[in-house]
Amino acid sequence: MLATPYQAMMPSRRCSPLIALLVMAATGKDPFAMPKVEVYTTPICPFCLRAKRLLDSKGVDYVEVDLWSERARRQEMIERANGRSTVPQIFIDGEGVGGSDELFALDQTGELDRLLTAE
Ligand SMILES: N[C@@H](CCC(=O)N[C@@H](CS)C(=O)NCC(=O)O)C(=O)O
Repeated sequence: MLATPYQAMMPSRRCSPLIALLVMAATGKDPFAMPKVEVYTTPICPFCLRAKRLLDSKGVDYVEVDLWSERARRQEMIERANGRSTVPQIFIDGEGVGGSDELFALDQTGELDRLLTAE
């Protein structure tokens, strides 16, 4: 059984094509048109793990930028996040949503599912 509104609206690519067609017919939306989610992380960061677990639990695909592997991109993250330098920094369709605490706060209000299903 699908657990969250996000999963109900956006079946993963592992789901049956029939389910995807039914969602498309019912909503008029392409169930595979997922927003681009980017997460800047470091490998030993509990807040990063927490944020990634939440996204994983929703079946969200995301691009992870490991700042230990890609050190030069730390400045890019700071600029995109308006000066915030902690990890994680999470972006949904280019918009910064903050770190792990902010991601969980958005989830509490239902706003995260809305952002993840917005066209
Ligand atoms: N409230 C922030 C806390 C993030 C945080 O403190 N991250 C640590 C790593 S786990 C950090 O970036 N420390 C500073 C640094 O590594 O430069 C969140 O929820 O994302």
